[in-house]
Amino acid sequence: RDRVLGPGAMLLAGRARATATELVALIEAIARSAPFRRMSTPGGRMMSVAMTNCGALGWVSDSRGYRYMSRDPLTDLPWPAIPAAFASLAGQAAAEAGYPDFMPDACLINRYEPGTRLTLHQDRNEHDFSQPIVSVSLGLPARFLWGGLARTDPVQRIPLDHGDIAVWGGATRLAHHGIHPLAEGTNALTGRTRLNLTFRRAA
Ligand code: MD3
Ligand code: FE
Repeated sequence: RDRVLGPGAMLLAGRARATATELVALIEAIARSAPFRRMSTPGGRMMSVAMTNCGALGWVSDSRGYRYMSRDPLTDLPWPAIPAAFASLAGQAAAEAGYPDFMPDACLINRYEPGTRLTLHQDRNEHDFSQPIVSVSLGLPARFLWGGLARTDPVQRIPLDHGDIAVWGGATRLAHHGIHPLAEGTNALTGRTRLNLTFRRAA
């Protein structure tokens, strides 16, 4: 099921399955020091996705805007470090997709339950759009919405299943994308939950 999704983008199907148990345990450990929380958009809406981060920089949203911060605003502590198992998985996936020098400094961790959605958006708070984003999906399956550079471009629906890794670079790096409201279900490892890691070079 590996396939090229578009110019610079590749799906590595099931590539995180072998390490999924360890990845979920590491996410749980991160969340003990940097808890999952629902953030507010600059427009004052509460996001339905619960988020936390690891790495030198973490993505945050509040009434002042979207940005990367070196400390967790909830605790004022630095974000937990990116675990070695995360870094090697992301590095291998990026290299397979043609980005041999990917050195992420930020990892956003998203948590979904049935009904949770992520509306169509672009990831453009990073400095260098020549660097890809690597995403790892764990737990319940999702329908990924993948559009174009313009918000009104047609949208494709791509299933993202437990263990799937996708690398988004090149001409797809600034594509609009989102997640359709999660369907009800149970996963053996995560229960009624989907977890998504996105590795980024923010600075
Ligand atoms: C395509 N996360 O955290 S991952 C995000 O499943 C985000 O939680 C989604 O969008 C999730 O910003 C989707 C796949 C993904 C991530 C970043 C992309 C696809 C992308 C950036 C550009 C194009
Ligand atoms: Fe995104």
